[in-house]
This record gives sequence, structure tokens and C-alpha cells, in this order.
Amino acid sequence: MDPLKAKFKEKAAALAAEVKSMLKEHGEKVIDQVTLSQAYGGMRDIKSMIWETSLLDAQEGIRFRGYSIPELSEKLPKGRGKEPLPEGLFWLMLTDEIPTEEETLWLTNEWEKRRNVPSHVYAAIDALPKETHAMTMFTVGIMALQTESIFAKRYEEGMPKSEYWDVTYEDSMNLIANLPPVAAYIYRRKFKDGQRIEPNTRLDWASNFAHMLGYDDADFKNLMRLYMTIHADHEGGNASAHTTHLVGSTLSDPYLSFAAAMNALAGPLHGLANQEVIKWIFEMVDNLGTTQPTDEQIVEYVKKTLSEGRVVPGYGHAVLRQPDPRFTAQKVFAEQYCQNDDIVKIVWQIFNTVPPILQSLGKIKNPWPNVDAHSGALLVHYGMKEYGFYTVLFGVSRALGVLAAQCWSRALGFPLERPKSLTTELVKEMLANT
Ligand code: FAM
Repeated sequence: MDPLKAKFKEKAAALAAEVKSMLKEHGEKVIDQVTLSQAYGGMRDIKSMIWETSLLDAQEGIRFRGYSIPELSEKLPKGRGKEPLPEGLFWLMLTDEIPTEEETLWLTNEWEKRRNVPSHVYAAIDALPKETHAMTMFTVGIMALQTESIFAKRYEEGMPKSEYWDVTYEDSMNLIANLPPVAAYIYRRKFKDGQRIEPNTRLDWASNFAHMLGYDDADFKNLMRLYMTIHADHEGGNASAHTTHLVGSTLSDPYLSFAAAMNALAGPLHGLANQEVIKWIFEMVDNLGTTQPTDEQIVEYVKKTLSEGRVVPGYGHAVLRQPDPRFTAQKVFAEQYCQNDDIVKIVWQIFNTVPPILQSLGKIKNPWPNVDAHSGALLVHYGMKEYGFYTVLFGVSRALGVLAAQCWSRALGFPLERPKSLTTELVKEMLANT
């Protein structure tokens, strides 16, 4: 058994036993109450799901296994680069242990060994017109990869429940290994006349992805390592994570669950916001006729957006109530690598001007930037201007968190998810009887 799987097996067996006895003793303990507003209001804040890999605090932001993003930057192995390697984060999410440099290198090599995209996956993507959105191509590519699912094959053969975690791990590892070439294929097909770039087997997972996309600048590779690390997970209730969890609970394999998650990520209130941000900034620059607008011009533009009944993309959050530490991590990166870039400067001007405007509307719970407010400007700086692809980058990263979490869900034997719904008729009856 490989070292990561062996460690995961040991940890999962211990936690499964602990959870079993905890539930035996405390299973009836009430941990939350649900209000009518929450039932109608997107189930905000209801504690109703277990997600081992990360936890979100409204004030502090995300922590992966207890580590904040600045702590991860310090502690995770960096290989030959300057930013944490996403391989290390995946190991941490799966085992609750920061890996050594050697363990991280092992994982880089393991994913490299598992990279093997069948030709029908590319053929399925090729069957779509080039104008198809990159996220649609990505989901189709993942669905085509599902032919490789070991979970599905073993289930058909009648595998016992005790093996679910094992095949979920195998599928997750294979899927993660194959996402960068599929995503890069989509980028090159859509935006670079279909000129594919072969992988470089000596590179780590994120920098090989950068290479296959066509970006060999060492700083862009550092950006990809950072990007793939900070977008990976945001606890269990966000739409892409929760979709993976829900679909996986039916024992759909990791490919099916992850493809479903990508359809959730493709919505403008979720992952598509990263393309919307840069599209909106480009429109602003076009509209104002300058790449160096004044703060006053930005304020006017924001007010115009709001008066048209549109949201300011990249701002607000369902849980966070402070600037997103993932935004801050990207700002720190930009301060180091590209502080004189015009679009980066606009992102910072927006950060200074937008929160008071949103606050003044009186209805927005969080006027601060989220992860998507900064990511596009960094990509544009290195020449990746095709914002219709940005959500795919988010998706490749998100695989790390949601698939590590799915390994845990199967190891802990989580059942089919099935919350209770009500009709307004029934709500009215309930109210009449109280
Ligand atoms: N610009 C304008 N209005 C906004 C706003 C924004 N950035 N954020 C929230 N509002 C409005 C919202 O539409 C709602 O208006 P109505 O009552 O008229 O319907 C009101 O403020 C209260 O919303 P909330 O309770 O503060 O936020 P929600 O929890 O309902 O929604 C978001 C959270 C993220 C969907 C919302 O802030 C938004 O639409 N932001 C812009 C899109 C975006 O950046 N999404 C990316 C989120 C990101 F973290 C991710 O998933 N990748």
C-alpha cells in the first residue's frame, strides 16, 4: 500500500471508531436550531454536515486542518519554488499532518505516474463547438474520464462497504492527476488554436499545469502553486463542496460527484465570479478610456453598476465578514511580483473604495472582497487574459479539497444525504398551531 493511503487508512480507522462511540454516547445532543428565515434563506449557518478537511470562521477566514493561509505558507513544503506546493496541502487535508519534503515529492511523482488521459476524453471535448464555455468543456471532460472509475467498476462487481474508502482514494488520486492535462487541453483548444503542449515530467503538479497551459515563467509557476493551494477548500457548505458531498452520498463515484460540483462552481454567485470580476474591470477601463482611473471615477462606476441592479463581483460572502485571507494572500503576492501593474492597482483601488459604498446600502452583510476579487488581475499580469477560462483554474484546485473530503466521507461511512423539505402550506399550518 502506498504511504499516503496507509497513513489515511490508519487515521480514518481511528476516527471512525471515535465517532462511533461519540455518537453512541452523545447522538441525541442538539447542536443547532433552525429558524424559518434559514429554511427560506439558503440554509445559512445551519450546522448540519461534517467536513474534516477545513473549517471557515466568519472573522478569520479559512483554516485547513487548523492552519491559516499565512501558516500554510510558512509550513508547507515549497519544493523548488517559493510558494507552498498543493501536493502538501492535499496530504495535510487527507492525513491531518504536514508532510515532509520527501512525502510531498512522493506525491508529485505519484500524480505524475497516474497521469494518463484516454483519447476519448479529448474526442468528447472536440465534439463541442469551440465557443462552448470552458466550464462546460471541463465538465464534459470529467464525465468522459469517468470510464476509468475503479469505484464504479468494483461496485458493479459487488465490493463490500468496507472497501469504499479505498477505491474512492484511488479514483481521487487518478482524477487529480488527470485534471491539469484536460484543463490545459481546453485552454489550448479554445484560445491557442489547439496547439497542445506536452507535459514536462520533471515539474511539480501545479507548475506542470502552468507549463501545459503555455506559461513557463518561473513567477507564473509560483502563482499557480499559490492559486492551486488557496482555492482548494472552503469547508463543506459552499455550493461546489456541498454538491460533491450530496452527489457522493448516493455512492456516485468521485468522477460523477466532482463533475456535478463543477456545474455548481460554474454559477456566477460562486466560481464564475472570478471571470465576472475581470470582465467588469475590463468594461470599466473601456468605459472610462483609461487604465489609470482615479478613485472618484471608480466610485462613480461602482454606483452605476449598482444602479443597474447588478452585483459588484468579487465582493460579499455568505459566511465571511472580513476581507478574505485568500484575497490578502494574492495581494501579498502581487506586492512582491507586480505592484506596478495597472490592473492590479485598480483591484487595490476597488478594495479601498467599494466596501464603504456597499456598506452604505445597508443590506449587505459583508462589504469586503472575496477570493475572486484579486485572482484575475494576477493572471492578466502574466498574459492570461482569456477570463472565460478562469473558473476552470478554480475547479482544478477545488478538486483537492472536495476529493480529500470525499475520501473521508466514505471512510467514515456517511449515509445518503436527505434533509427534510417543507411546503409553504405546511409552514403556515405550523405557524397557526404555535
Ligand atoms: N454587490 C451588490 N449587492 C450585493 C453584493 C455585491 N457584491 N453582495 C450581496 N449583495 C446584495 C445581495 O444581492 C442581497 O440583495 P437582495 O436582498 O436585494 O437580494 C443583499 O445584498 C444581501 O446579501 P448578503 O446576505 O450580504 O449575501 P448572500 O449571502 O445572499 O450572498 C454572495 C453572498 C457571495 C452570493 C453575494 O455577496 C454576491 O452576489 N457577491 C457577488 C458575487 C461574488 O463575488 N460571488 C463569489 C463568492 C465567492 F466567495 C465564491 O464562491 N467564489
